[in-house]
Amino acid sequence: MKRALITGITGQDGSYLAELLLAKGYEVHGIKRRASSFNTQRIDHIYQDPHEPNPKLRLHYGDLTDTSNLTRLLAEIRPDEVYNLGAQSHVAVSFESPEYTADVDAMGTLRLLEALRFLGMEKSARFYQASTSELYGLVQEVPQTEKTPFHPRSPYAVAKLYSYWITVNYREAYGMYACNGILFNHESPRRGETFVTRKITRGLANIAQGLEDCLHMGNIDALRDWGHAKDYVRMQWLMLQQDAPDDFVIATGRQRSVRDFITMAASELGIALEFTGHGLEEIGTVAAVTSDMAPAVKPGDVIVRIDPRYFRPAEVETLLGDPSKAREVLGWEPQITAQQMCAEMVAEDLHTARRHALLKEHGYALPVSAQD
Ligand code: NDP
Ligand code: GDR
Repeated sequence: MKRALITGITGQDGSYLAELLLAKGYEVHGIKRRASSFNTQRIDHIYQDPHEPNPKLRLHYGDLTDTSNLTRLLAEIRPDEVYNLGAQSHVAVSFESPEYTADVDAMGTLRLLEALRFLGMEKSARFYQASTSELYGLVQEVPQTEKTPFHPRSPYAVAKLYSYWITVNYREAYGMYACNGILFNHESPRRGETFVTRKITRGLANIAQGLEDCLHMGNIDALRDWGHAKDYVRMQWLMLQQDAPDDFVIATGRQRSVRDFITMAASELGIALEFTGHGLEEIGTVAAVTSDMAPAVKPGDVIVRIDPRYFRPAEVETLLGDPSKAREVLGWEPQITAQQMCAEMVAEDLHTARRHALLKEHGYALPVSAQD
């Protein structure tokens, strides 16, 4: 039986990857951070009571900023495969907390690699690094491949650039089986609520049910290549099953704007949206409502506005990946389209919004999230 260690197991990808590895018969170990409230919602459904004999999923407290903790965990677990998914993963937040982002997203990777080497596991453990299309930043070539030069545009991307190269360096210097997955944006109903797709599906579902009035957005001209997280974690595993380590772009090869994603999500709710105006004055107005999923919305309502607070100091305007190498070498194809993914996200967020609307109707106060 293979043993895997996942950093970031409580995040979107960590939860799907843990499911995948458990289904393949792995013993899965995950690092979770200590928090003042529960932070394991995404993996509660696969949680196994540690009092049971031989649990296949085990969680350990830890942090990528804590060298001794990481070294001890690696020494105790002695994993065959390490998936480094843990990160301060929000690009906009990285401008607010650049030093912390560098500590986790750059130094955290070095800490893991160096601990593996220090413990003499550099030849026995395989290492996956969660690299990102954000490395391309100010793009030099369309579409982006494994050979496209990098130009990172945020403290997050600069930190991830370090991790990309230190992973390559440990492969070249010490013969480690270490790989970078250069993953383009991937989403799901488990996506963090402050990333743009989830903010849109959740916000529109709330608006449809009368829980919110308007979606306040940043740069809706931004173009992204969006895939489904389930498809992308399959690829993370595949990368560690080859004869030799390598780096791969994972993308769908199709691009849409944030504005298009809003329109697509709205139409899943039976709302036809019309965008008018330019720049900060652009608005999204309801042109028609064609279903009973959005009882709180009527034609003429303005439900999308632009708020400069969501603009970034430096923006990545356009990303489009070329996954040919992954297709040819690993036989990987994404199976879920952006439209199917959007429909799945809207359906789950609508389900939650309906529950909240029912509670509100019966006089129960709604929890108001402090996050945006
Ligand atoms: P999430 O933000 O959903 O998850 C990040 C995970 O990292 C969470 O489990 C989080 O814990 C954990 N984490 C954060 N800080 C630390 C720390 N200091 N020590 C240990 N763990 C920490 O990200 P995704 O699942 O979407 O992404 C997974 C990885 O892939 C990330 O590295 C991300 O940068 C990268 N990536 C993601 C892409 C995407 O489109 N999703 C595309 C390309 C790369 P907690 O739950 O406690 O916050
Ligand atoms: P990104 O994802 O920065 O690409 O990083 P995000 O969903 O945050 O933004 C995508 C694009 O949408 C624009 N945008 C907004 N973004 C957010 N979050 N909120 C808004 O209100 C909003 N309005 C417009 C952004 O400016 C951007 O252009 C994600 C993360 O998962 C990274 O960890 C990962 O490395 C990359 O994807 C690939």
